[in-house]
Amino acid sequence: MVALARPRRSQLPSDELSAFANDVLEGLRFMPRRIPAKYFYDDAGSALFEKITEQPEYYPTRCEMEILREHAGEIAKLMPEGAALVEFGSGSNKKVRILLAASPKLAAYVPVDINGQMLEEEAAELRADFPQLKILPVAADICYPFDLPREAREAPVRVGLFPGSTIGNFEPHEAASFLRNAAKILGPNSRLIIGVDLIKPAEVLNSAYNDAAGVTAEFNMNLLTRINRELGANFRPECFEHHAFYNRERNRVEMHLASLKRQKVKVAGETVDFRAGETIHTENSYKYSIDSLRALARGVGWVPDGMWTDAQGYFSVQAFTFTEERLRAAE
Ligand code: AVJ
Repeated sequence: MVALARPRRSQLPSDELSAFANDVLEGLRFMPRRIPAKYFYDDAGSALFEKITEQPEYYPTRCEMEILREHAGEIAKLMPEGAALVEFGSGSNKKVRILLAASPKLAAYVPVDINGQMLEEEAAELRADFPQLKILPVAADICYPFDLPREAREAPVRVGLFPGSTIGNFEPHEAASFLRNAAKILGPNSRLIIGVDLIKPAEVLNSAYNDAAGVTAEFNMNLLTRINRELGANFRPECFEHHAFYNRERNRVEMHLASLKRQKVKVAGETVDFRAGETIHTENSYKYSIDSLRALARGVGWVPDGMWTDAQGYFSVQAFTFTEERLRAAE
């Protein structure tokens, strides 16, 4: 049961709050309705995502951890002495810990995340365990350009880390502009290590996004609770249903929230009319082949420089380098 929401103070600073309000209103006016997946990650959503990674059906995190553990030594070779490691969309620190432990000569670690609170908590834990390392968190939306801290800019090499198949949340053309942008942020002679989920049988994908315990459904639904709280809306989550399925033609898992009946919802002063069965598209999770990610990266100047998979071949970690000549050519 959800009380009719009265606008309560948001966790977000006012410019980010209005970006959230604008994106939600614009997405709800669009047909078919949609809301950007990055808004899943308030504190409750970040915690629910961590819980998803523990579900038996959700293989990506376990597979990526296996790859990092198995090949930490080789991956660490991509990070020379004095390098700065920049993690895009850092979230939990459990993956980067494996790489930090294998790269004692790293000068700085820059976690970048949209959830500022989680960022600080995870950074504090790492400072306790890696006292020699400079840990310089940046609270930013990785969809937009941001500045690196001076220590990272002045390091001889910057290595980007983009794990978790977060790149799969972007449309392919957005993924290409992210990769172009990452090259600009990291600067000349940089490297990028990307974790990406691979195309696989639909049954495996469908169960990964429809776990039996219902945690993914709860994660999807939390978006409505967040909108109620932060934007003064009156969504009734019990009147919506979690839909997730693999779209084979487009190599992506889609998540939607389907209205169980005809209903009106007020969002930031606007009324949204839902037909019975009408959906809000809340996430795409694109799956790649090793070659399709390589082609996308190569297209914006990143040269393939290493690739690892788990024993099942479900997930991949791929490395790329960006040379100074290519950076100049791209300007
Ligand atoms: C964090 C974006 C990689 O797409 O698998 C998990 C988010 N959504 N279950 C993914 C998610 C539903 C996850 N990423």
